[in-house]
Amino acid sequence: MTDLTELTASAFWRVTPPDLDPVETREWLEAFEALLEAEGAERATFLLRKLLERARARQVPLPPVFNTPYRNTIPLEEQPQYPGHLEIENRIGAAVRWNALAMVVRANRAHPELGGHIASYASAADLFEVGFNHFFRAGASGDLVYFQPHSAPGVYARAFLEGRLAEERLAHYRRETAGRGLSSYCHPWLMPDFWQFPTGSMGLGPINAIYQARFLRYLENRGILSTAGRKVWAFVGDGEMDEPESLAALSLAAREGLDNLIFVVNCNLQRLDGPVRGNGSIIQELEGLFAGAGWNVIKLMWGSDWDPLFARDRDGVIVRRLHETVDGEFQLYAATDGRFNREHFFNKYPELQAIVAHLSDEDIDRLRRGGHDPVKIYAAYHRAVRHAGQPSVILAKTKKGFGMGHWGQGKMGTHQQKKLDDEALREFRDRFALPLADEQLSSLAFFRPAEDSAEMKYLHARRQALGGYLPARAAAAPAIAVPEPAFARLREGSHGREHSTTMIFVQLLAHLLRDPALGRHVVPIVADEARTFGLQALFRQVGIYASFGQLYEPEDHDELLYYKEAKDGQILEEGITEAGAMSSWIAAATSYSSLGVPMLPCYIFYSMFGFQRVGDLLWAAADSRARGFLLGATAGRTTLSGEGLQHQDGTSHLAASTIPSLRAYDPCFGYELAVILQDGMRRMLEAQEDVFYYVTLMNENYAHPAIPAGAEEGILRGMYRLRAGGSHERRVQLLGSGAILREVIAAAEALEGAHGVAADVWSVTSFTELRWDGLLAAGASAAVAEARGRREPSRSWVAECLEATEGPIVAASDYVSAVADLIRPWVPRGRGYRALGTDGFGRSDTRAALRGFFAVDREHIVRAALAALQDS
Ligand SMILES: Cc1ncc(C[n+]2csc(CCOP(=O)(O)OP(=O)(O)O)c2C)c(N)n1
Ligand SMILES: [Mg+2]
Repeated sequence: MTDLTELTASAFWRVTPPDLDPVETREWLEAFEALLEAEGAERATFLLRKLLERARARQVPLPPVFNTPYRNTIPLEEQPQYPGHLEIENRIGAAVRWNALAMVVRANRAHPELGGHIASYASAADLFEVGFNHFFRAGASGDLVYFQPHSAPGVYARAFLEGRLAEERLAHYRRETAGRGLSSYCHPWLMPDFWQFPTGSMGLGPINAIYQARFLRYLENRGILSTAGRKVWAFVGDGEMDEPESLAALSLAAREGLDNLIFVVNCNLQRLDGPVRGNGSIIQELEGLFAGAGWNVIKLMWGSDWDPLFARDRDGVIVRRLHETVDGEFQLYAATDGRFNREHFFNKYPELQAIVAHLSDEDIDRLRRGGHDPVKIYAAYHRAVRHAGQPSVILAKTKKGFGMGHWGQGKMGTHQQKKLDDEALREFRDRFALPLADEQLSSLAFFRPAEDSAEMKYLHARRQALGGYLPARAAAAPAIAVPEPAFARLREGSHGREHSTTMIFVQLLAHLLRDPALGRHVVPIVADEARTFGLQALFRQVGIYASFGQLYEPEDHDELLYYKEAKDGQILEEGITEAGAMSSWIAAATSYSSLGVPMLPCYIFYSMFGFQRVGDLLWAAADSRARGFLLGATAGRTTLSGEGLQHQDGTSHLAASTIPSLRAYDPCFGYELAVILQDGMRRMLEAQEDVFYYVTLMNENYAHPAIPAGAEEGILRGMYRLRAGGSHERRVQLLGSGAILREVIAAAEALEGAHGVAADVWSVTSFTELRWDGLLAAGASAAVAEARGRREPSRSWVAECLEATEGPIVAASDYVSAVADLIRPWVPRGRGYRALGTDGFGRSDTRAALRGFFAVDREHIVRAALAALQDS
C-alpha cells in the first residue's frame, strides 16, 4: 500500500492507493452522499472538519490537503451571468488575434532576425480580452496590470483597434531605432507613454507585482493615498513560475492579506523548449504551492462545453482519467484532432467513452480549455476581485498556439514559430471567422472594423465604462521642494568630530524625515540590516511599517529606541530579501508615475548585495524610469575589513557604470555626500528627471572638512581639486575616490615631505560620471545622448581638470582597477596614467593590512607616483 505520508503534494493527485475493502468504502461514501443530500454542504464540511480533527489527534497520516480535483474551482451553479455580448466580443477578439499574428509574421517575413512570438498571446488572448472588456479599470485610480511580456503583440494589436497605435507603428514592430517602432516587450523606457511595468525578464513581473500591491497598502495605511478598490493584476507564464523570483514573495502576499492582488497564471503547459512539467502537472503543483503559501486558488480548467460531460459523469471517471494524464500527454492532445482525442483519451474506459458518445469528432475538437472560454474566465475574475483577505491566483488552463492549427497548437517548437504559410493563415481565418479575403491574408493586411461598426462601438463603450484605455503611462507628478538646511550643515564639516559617511547619511535621513513637506514622502527601506547601518534610531522616530500594527509588547519596550512596528510605520523592513527590497524600492521609485504620488525611496544595503545580487532588478528599475536613492553601505573592498570575501564589494561601481540613467557616486566627505544628494533630489523631485542614484557609504570614522570654495560643480561632474601641492621641481597628480581618498591625501603628504615631490590631490566622486561626460564630450552615440542629454562635442571634464596640470597621474579607489581605468581615454596623453585598485579575491584583515595587500594604501600610492615620475 502506498504510504501517503511519503507522497509530495504534487504527486498525490495522481496516486490513489489500492482499495482493500470496496464494500466498506462504498458504505462510507453512500453515507456521506446521503448526508450531503439531506443536510447540505455546510453540515458536510463541519463533519469532515470534525473527522479531520479526530484523525489528527490520533496521529493518523493524512493526505496533503493542498490539492483539489483537476476541475474548475467554481461549480456551475455558482457561475455568474456573463454580462457582455459574447458574439461581438468574439469578433473583437478575433481581430486582435489576427493583428497580433500579422504583425509578427510580417516583421519576420521581411527580416527573419527580428523574432517575436505568436503562440504565447494565442494562448493568453481570451484571458486578456475578458480583462479589457470587463475588469481592468484605467485612470487615476485604476488598476495596475503586469502583462506577460511575450504576449505584448496582443496588447499592441488591441491598442491598434482602439486607435491608440497607428498602423505605421505596427508595421515597425521590433524596429525601434527610427523612433516609430514598437518595443519587443513591455519597456517603459522605450515606450514611455504606453508601458508601465517592465516584465521582459521572467520572474521580475511577479515579484514586482506583489510588492506593488503591498505598496498600495502602505500608502493607504500611511494616509498618503486612498488605494482602496484598486487591483494589481499580474499575467504570468506557467514556465515563468520556475523563476525563484516568481515564488519568492508568495508568502508575503498572503501574510499581508493582499486581496488587491490577482495573479493569472497562463497554464498552457509549455515553456520555450517543451512542456513545463511533462511528467507531472504544473497546475496541480502550482495549486499546492499557492495554497500552501496561503493564497486563494481558483482553477480555471474547462470550458462550458465540458459542463454537460461532468454532469453525466456519475462515477467521477472524467476526473480519474484527467488525474492519470500527465502534462506531456495533455500537450499531445492539444496538438492532435478530435478523433485522436476520442481514441486515446476518452476511449480508455467504456464509461468515459459513453459520456462523449453523442459528440462528433469535430465537437471533441472544439471542447475548450477553461482559459479559452470567456464565460468561465469571467467567473474566475469575478470571484477573484471579490475575494477578501487573501491574494488570489487563477490557474488558467490554455493551449499554447491556440487556433494556430497543426502548425502551432501544442507543438513542441510553437514558442519560436513566427512564420505561417498561406494555408495556415486560411485555417486561422476560418477558425476565428475573420472577414478577410485571401489577398488580405497573404499580404497580412491589418484589420480594423469600421469606426461605426458594432464591434468598435462596443470596444470603446466597454473601455469608457472602465475609465479609459490601458496600458498608459503618466510621466510626471507634483513637484516637492527640496529642503535646504539639512544640507547646509553638512557643508560646514564635522568640526573635527569623526563620523562615517553612513552615519552622516543616517542623520541626514532623520532630518529629511522631519521635513514638513518632504518628510512623509521618504521611504526608508532595509533588508534586515538597519542596525548594521545605525538606523535603529529611526525605528522609534517613524516606526516600521506593519499592516497589523504591533501585536506584541517588544522585548526592548522600555528602551528609548525600541523596535516599534506600526500600521502607519514608514520604514519598510523587508527581512532578508534583497530582491524583495528592490521590488519595494521600484514600487516607490515609480509611484510618481504609476500612482501620481512622488515618493523618495532610500534603500540602504550591503553594497556587495546590490548589483551582484539583484542586478537584473536594477535594470528593471532603470527601464521603469525609477527615481530614488540606492545606498551601497559598508562599501569598498578594504573598508569593510572583517567580513571577508563574499561581503567585500570591489565591483559595484563597475556594474553601475553600465546603466545610463543611473548616477553613481563614491564620495569621501560629508559635504560631497550633501551636494550629491541635494542635487539628486532636485533633479528627481523638482525637475522630474528620470534618473536614479547609487551612492556608496563607508563605515570608517574620520573627520570631515568644510566644503572648499567652488567645489560643487566638480563634485557633481565627478572630480575637483581638493588641494594644491607645494612648489617642488617634480610634480604628480593624485586622484582618489571614496575610502581611498584619505590614503591619497596621506601619500601626497609623504611625497611633499619625505620625497620632495609636489602632489596635487583630486577627489574623484565618480569615475562613472566622468566616463559618461567623456563619452558625451566625444560626441556620443544617440543611445548615450538619449539617456544623458545631447551635448555638442567639447572638452571632457577630465581633460578640463587635468590638461593644465603637470606630472604623471595616479588614481586609486577601493574598487577593482577597471573602475579608475574608466576615464583613461580622456586623461591627457603621455602622462603615464596609473590606475590602482583592489583586484583579486577579498579576504579579512584590518583595513591597513588589506589596503597594503591590495596595494592601494599610502605607501603603494607613493611608490606608484615615484615610479611614474621615474618613467616620465
Ligand atoms: C530571465 C529570463 N530567462 C529567459 C527568458 C527567455 N524566455 C522568454 S519566454 C520563455 C518561455 C516562457 O514560457 P512560459 O512562461 O510558460 O510562457 P508561455 O509563452 O508559455 O505563455 C523564455 C525561456 C526570459 N525572457 N527571461
Ligand atoms: Mg507556458
